[in-house]
Amino acid sequence: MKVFVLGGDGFCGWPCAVNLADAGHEVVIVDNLSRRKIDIDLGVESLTPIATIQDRLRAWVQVGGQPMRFVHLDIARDYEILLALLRSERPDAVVHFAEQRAAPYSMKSSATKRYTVDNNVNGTHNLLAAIVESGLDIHIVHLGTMGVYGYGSHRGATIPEGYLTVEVPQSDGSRFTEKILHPTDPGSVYHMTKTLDQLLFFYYNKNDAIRVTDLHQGIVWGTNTSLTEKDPRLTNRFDYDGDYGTVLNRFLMQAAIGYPLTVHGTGGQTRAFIHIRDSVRCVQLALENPPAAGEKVKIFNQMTESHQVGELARKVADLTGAEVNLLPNPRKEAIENDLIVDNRCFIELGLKPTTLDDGLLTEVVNVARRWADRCDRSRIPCVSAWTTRQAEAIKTAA
Ligand code: NAD
Ligand code: USQ
Repeated sequence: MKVFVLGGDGFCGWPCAVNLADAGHEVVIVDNLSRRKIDIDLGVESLTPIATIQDRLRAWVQVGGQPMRFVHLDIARDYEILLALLRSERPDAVVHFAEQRAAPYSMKSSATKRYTVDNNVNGTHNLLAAIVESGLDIHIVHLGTMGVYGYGSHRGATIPEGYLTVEVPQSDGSRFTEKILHPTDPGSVYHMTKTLDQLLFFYYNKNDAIRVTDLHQGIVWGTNTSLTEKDPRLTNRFDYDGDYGTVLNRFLMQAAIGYPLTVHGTGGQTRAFIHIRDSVRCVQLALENPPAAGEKVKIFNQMTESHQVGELARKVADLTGAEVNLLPNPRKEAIENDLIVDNRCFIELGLKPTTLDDGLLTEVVNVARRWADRCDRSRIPCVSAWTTRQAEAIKTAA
């Protein structure tokens, strides 16, 4: 099928695009390269050296891959061009990765809060409005987040795949049951934009019967897939800085350079994880198993295991001998939370997860140690604070 990969130059999007091309799909990458520009603005670089998008595409063909095309386009701003592109190319599906995805970056200042909301909400809405205006039947596969459910207490309940069955008491004492979108509880401005995306999908699916699969993805770890390992110019990005680095990849890189692992608070926060190889596989499964015409938004929990942050740090420390450092938490988040997640949809579609136990050491040796000399240690601390209270606590501890 013909697939647009919006945000196909990013960390999750690039390996997904090459995987879809490898599976025989016709891939068009659409990206405004804003992520590369944010690196320049912040003065940081991916730990792994990444080639330009043009070099990536050339290298992909040189290793025998089916050619992919690239369109430089801002989906949040260039509505008319996006619409014209949909009309001329008539894709069967669009995989939508094109959002500002870092919670700490979204909390840095009022400017980054506003940018994150403008970019993410407009981008998703433009895509939906353009599909309706084009009159085409295009399946959207969107990368959402587990964070829409929130990380407060779920009182031991299992988080369902998007919809919760509730009982509503009536004034006459009777009750009826209903399936509703699971209530949202975002933990940052970034996560809030994903809860808004969810509502946009709900509405356009109800009003215009747009077919949508929303993947509530956990924290992605790892770097490469077997395809991005084929040539150094295909290498995926590895973010380690305080804004864009995510917790497990940061711990792996910190262990590789002998930097004490930066656990926020007590480390009691529980989060969901998935390896990049599984993330790529899940997107393909979602794409190849679309909702039927008229079906409501399909929601999958795209994660394979849950761990407490402190427990992860101890695991990495046991493997590598790294020290663990408990730091004041720059985020306003629960000290501890439970997280039991239903992820049956992907397992039933045949996903065979890469577990932490299979992959951690390989990642430390092959990626983090290999590129350790590219790390700027001064960019490791997380300095974006959720409120002035957290900002003061970080300053006092520094
Ligand atoms: P990323 O920042 O590496 O990639 C996003 C890509 O989208 C970048 O190449 C960027 O240039 C592009 N982009 C952003 N705004 C755009 C716009 N307006 N028009 C065109 N292109 C635009 O992020 P990622 O880690 O690859 O995440 C991709 C998606 O997956 C995001 O929506 C994110 O919320 C979701 N996700 C990521 C993770 C994770 O751990 N990385 C976990 C769960 C969900
Ligand atoms: N944390 C540490 N030490 C660090 C970095 C983070 O203890 O050095 C803690 C944070 O305080 C938080 C947890 O680790 O409690 C996760 O932080 P993270 O930066 O790894 O992940 P998060 O901000 O939630 O965002 C990432 C992606 C985002 C995606 C989300 C999935 O950047 O795009 O949506 O993971 S989820 O967490 O399931 O919502």
